[in-house]
Amino acid sequence: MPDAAVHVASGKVRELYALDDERLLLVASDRISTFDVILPTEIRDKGRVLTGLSAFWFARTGHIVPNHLLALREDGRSTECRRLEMLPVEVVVRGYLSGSGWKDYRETGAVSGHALPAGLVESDRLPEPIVTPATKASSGHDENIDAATAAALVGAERWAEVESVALALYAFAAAYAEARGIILADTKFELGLDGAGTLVLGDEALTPDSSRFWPAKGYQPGGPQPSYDKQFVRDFCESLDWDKSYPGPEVPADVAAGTRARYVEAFELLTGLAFEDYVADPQVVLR
Ligand code: Q0T
Repeated sequence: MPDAAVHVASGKVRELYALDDERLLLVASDRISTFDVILPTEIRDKGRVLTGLSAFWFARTGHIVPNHLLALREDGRSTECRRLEMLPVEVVVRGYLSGSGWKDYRETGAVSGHALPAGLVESDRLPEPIVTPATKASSGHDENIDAATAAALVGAERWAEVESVALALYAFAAAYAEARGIILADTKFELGLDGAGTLVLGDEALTPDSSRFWPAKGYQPGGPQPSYDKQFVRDFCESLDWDKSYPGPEVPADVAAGTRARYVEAFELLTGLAFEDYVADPQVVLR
């Protein structure tokens, strides 16, 4: 990080610095969270995988919506980006019924105001992708809201634009991933406005941390699907009698190595690039 960078925010696994009035530096660590707890064991290169994948998608979706990416740094984990006025809404697109979407459907037959056919099972593909907005609640947990609430937060016209952009991004990435053997079950976008009031995609996008990636091979609706990247860690944690509160357990070296291999595999399958080529020169994802 440059000497003049001022720390402005911490996420669970990322740090945000101000470079100047117009630019931020987003730095992705190798920390991993499971069951909402940051584990004491890092997954080597995880931050590079997420940074590289996000930049890969930014470089390929500019025809759908402009994004905040300005440059990738040599360390492969730091993204220089335009400073935006972020919208106070997280935009989740779901193509499959999982997580809180499945829970809401089971309880009410609907997800975020979208009435769905009866008889769907967990992990089913939806008739068509839906947008399910959320806000960051004071608890730190995301809270699902309906489209009317989202429209009230950002304005009806802006919300319509956000929904259409989010659905187009999902359709593009899901088709791309499906052709490479990965199901993009759902994904979360964060968007903002630039100084001219133009809608811009920010944050990280279409990474395993912001999305559910499932291996297409073995996909079987009717229960939860193994997560592409975190399943080893989750299975290990479930094998303990840990109550999912802090501090989380140290992860054994073989579980950490297997997890790293899955992150790297997701990167390589999706980008078609060798991860070691990315580490040698992060700019490869931008070409
Ligand atoms: C943001 C203005 O990344 C975040 O916190 C973890 C460190 C969330 N966050 C993002 C912003 C961005 C981005 N990305 C941007 N381009 N402009 N703010 C603020 N918080």
